[in-house]
Amino acid sequence: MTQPATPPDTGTAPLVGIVMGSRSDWETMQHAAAKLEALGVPHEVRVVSAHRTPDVLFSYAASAAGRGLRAIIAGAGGAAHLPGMIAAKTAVPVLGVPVQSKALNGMDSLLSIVQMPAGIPVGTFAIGNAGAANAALFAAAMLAHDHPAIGAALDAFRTRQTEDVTNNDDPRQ
Ligand code: RP5
Repeated sequence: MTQPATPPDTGTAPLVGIVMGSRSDWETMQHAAAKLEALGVPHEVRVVSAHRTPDVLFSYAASAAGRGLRAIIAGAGGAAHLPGMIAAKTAVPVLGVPVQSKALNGMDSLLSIVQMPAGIPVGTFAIGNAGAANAALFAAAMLAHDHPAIGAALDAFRTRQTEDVTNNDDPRQ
């Protein structure tokens, strides 16, 4: 297996915000943070709850563009209002990650996030870890044009991923 590349230096001001409705979502959302870290994307991580800390949600969303955020990855489970509510308060693109809930395995989270009425979009990803990872990769792709080092890191990641498959293509070994 090939070694991961050294992340490029893209500065320190966060370009991506990762928010989640509860600390319990970190088990899922850490996969978004890990991908951004590996690609050298400056990011911040916060717990912001739509129903427990609505005022924090409003100020986070309202300040996002001015603080330089170019994408917000929002993960929540159950009646997952967080991504849609953040999207309602900022023009910064919101990438929603449905966290796998105990009661309904994340179908509730998925439908709550994906079924936005026309007018306020939320880009919605797969339930759970894959969705968190892909939201980060998508955010990196959004940034790649203006931040060539991030684009190069993303290209290198995809090349390594391809090589990992082609160099290990016999499943018996
Ligand atoms: C949502 O409720 C959170 O996003 C989390 O997925 C779910 C459960 O939260 P906790 O009860 O674990 O804090 O708001």
